Amino acid sequence: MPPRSQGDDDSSDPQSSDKKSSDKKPKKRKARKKASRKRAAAKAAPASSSTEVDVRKPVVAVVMGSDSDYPVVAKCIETLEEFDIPYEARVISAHRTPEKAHKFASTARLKGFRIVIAAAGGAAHLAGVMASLTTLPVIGIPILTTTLGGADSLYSTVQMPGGVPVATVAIGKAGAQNAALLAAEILALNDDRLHDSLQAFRAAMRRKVAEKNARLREMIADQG
Ligand code: C2R
Repeated sequence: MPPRSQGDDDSSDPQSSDKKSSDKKPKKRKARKKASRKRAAAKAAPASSSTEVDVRKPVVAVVMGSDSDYPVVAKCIETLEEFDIPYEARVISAHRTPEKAHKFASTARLKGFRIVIAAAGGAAHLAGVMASLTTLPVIGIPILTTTLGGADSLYSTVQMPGGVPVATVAIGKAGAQNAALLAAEILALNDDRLHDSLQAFRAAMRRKVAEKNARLREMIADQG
């Protein structure tokens, strides 16, 4: 799938999505997850590798401070794809490209985005800067760092001053997944099909836990 930009001048960084199928039942999820990972990887690849055409407007903007954040952000993208949510992903840095960050955040709503997800590590001001320039809900993903274990990213994302909220999720991949799920939950307020998909996702999770429980109990019984 070719990268898509929203009229932005930088065509090198965005990785955008347009999702296809409609029916997102949990039984089919495993197979879809695999395909979804492939699609995410394909989007990270050069645009020339695909001829697929994007037709839907992205409603979630996924921004990251650097491409080095992508291994974590991929989990977010994979989850958005799992729920068939059109998104646009790109590298923007509040520190390194402040003008671009300003332009992107201040025009995001007009472009049709409904939620901004911002991932950054270290002195992670990206989510806060996005939130300062838009009234769209902003979800921050703190990236794990080698020096301080992501505590730096977490604190700088979560400790916003009153008046400018950033909904901060957990450090790393769990947070990346939850950022997408939280976005899905917000969008599901006005989307019954998405709501059904979220219910199905929860049901599948419950089944998985029940299976794990059964396996564990069997193992303990075998040992005893
Ligand atoms: P490099 O790997 O490019 O050196 O980036 C990125 O999110 C990344 O985790 C190292 C880390 O710097 C972070 N970064 C920020 C911001 N821009 C980049 N925290 C920002 O504007 O907040």
